[in-house]
Amino acid sequence: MRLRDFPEDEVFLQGSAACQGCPGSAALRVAFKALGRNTILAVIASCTSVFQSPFPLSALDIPTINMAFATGGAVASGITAAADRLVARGDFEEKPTVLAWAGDGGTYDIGIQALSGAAERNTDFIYVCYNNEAYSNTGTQRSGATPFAAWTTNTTKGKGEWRKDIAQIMVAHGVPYVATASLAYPTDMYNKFAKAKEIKGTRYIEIQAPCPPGWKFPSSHTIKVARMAVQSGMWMLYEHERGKTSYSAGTQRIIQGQSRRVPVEEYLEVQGRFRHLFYPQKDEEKIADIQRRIDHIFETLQFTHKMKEHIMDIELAQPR
Ligand SMILES: Cc1ncc(C[n+]2csc(CCOP(=O)(O)OP(=O)(O)O)c2C)c(N)n1
Ligand code: SF4
Ligand SMILES: [Mg+2]
Repeated sequence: MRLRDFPEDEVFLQGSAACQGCPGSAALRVAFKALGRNTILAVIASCTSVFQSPFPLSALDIPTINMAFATGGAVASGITAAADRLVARGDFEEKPTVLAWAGDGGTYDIGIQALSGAAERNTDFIYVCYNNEAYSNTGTQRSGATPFAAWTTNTTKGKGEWRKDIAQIMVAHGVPYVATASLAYPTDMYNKFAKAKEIKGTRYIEIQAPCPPGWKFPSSHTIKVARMAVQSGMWMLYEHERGKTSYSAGTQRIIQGQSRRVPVEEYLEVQGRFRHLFYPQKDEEKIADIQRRIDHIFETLQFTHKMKEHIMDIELAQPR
């Protein structure tokens, strides 16, 4: 699928109450291009609740339920059960896709219990976490997704802990499909939603969502920051299905040695939430700490990639 071949139908309408450059609204547009209108959306308390719901500016042109912060997995399970029943009774010709849409606070922290329960039951739904790495709707407090050293209103000197890796927690649940996505790679994101739509059971997609007011960068730079996250290795693009992980788009190109990995410093420097790492004095130690972690991950992946190529070379060289 190429960008110019995306369906023209817009489920996410113009004139929402989102901030300029909002990653959440852009992600919804791409998701619905792939999922289409036969979808029931459950929005978990977050910025999305606020920017898509106020009447008469409702931004979504499909059935939408707004629900409590901790209940994503549970409410989506109820909707899925009801949809199955309606299909069995003949009220629905085709089962709609059930889509739960939550922020990182609603996923990593308060919603993890309901999500884990739904995943363990292999509930037939797609769960999306749009990860803006903070509780943005309530003014940018830290979440379990906030990266090490990032400023938030309650980590004013920078967060002291590393973020948890919830996509890997979902992989550990053994669900049929887990993927990560980025706004800077919309065709990759589209393909992942299109693939998820065709799979039965719990599918988890996490989209990194750079938030201009929360991360403190100009609203015209959302895509640029999203791209730098992938280019620096601070956000990785992959999908995991049938026990196998495959890397995609910008991440795959770095692993295969086709593009250069950008130093994390360049990514951190364009965001005001990391300003204290550069002013009044550069915090070389913390920046090096972050870089070391990323280097370790990519060196391992690049080594594995080279080993696989080497094994393929040996196999090809075998006499027939
Ligand atoms: C039990 C409960 N506690 C607190 C809130 C207030 N609240 C609503 S949205 C939100 C922040 C959500 O953060 P996140 O899930 O990351 O979504 P974002 O706002 O960043 O899009 C909070 C704290 C709530 N609705 N319910
Ligand atoms: S605070 Fe961030 S995520 Fe929330 S509406 Fe504004 S840009 Fe979007
Ligand atoms: Mg958030």
